[in-house]
Amino acid sequence: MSDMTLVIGNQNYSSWSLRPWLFLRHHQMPFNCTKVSLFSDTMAADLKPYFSDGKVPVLRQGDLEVWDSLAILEYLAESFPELQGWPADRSARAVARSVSAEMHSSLFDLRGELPMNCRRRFPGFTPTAAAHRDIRRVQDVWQLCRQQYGSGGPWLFGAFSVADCMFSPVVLRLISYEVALESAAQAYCETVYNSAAIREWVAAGKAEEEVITEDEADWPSVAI
Ligand SMILES: N[C@@H](CCC(=O)N[C@@H](CS)C(=O)NCC(=O)O)C(=O)O
Repeated sequence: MSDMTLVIGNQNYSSWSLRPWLFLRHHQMPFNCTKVSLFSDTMAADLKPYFSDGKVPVLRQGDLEVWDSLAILEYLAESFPELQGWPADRSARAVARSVSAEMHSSLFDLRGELPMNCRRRFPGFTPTAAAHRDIRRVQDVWQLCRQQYGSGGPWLFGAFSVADCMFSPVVLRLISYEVALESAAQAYCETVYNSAAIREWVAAGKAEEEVITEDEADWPSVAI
């Protein structure tokens, strides 16, 4: 039995929760997972034991609570150095941290217009110019990572890293909204989407029945 508990939200919608969950699951690390139904009647009570200001994800280990997806990933990378959460090379690591921080603090139009929704597809979806710019930026970021640092494997920095966890919700968004991508970005999306842990996450999201109206894009969609 693990002493780590990760508190997550609905797997269909909770993009922030996916990030640390993916790191642990991809590496087949033992952990307990507690799921909270976001914006439900029980959410406030479910999250009351935690200091995280009513938000998920939260990681608890013994008396320690770590909140915020990127902070949790940093903690996991430090706790399990053998998993090489960040690239070993200092320059690659600096760039991996840059793109992860950018994902965390920017790309608001992409995030706002294309909310993560694992169980639906949005045929013909047309992003606004602002979201389109974010999609362009994501592809440029991925191209830089893959071209300069990715020769050792199919992930952004070759081997699987925190940066892949940070961008995994974007991959799910681009797939759900059927965004046309350059071939390198498309190949990267396929790497992420076909990975065992992501398949497991998507299957769990599809099995959920809660509908969060505010997280449903205003565009006709079909179930997958
Ligand atoms: N910056 C935080 C954001 C966490 C966050 O906003 N989580 C959403 C779920 S995906 C949440 O808990 N929302 C509930 C609320 O805002 O009341 C992180 O990276 O963990």
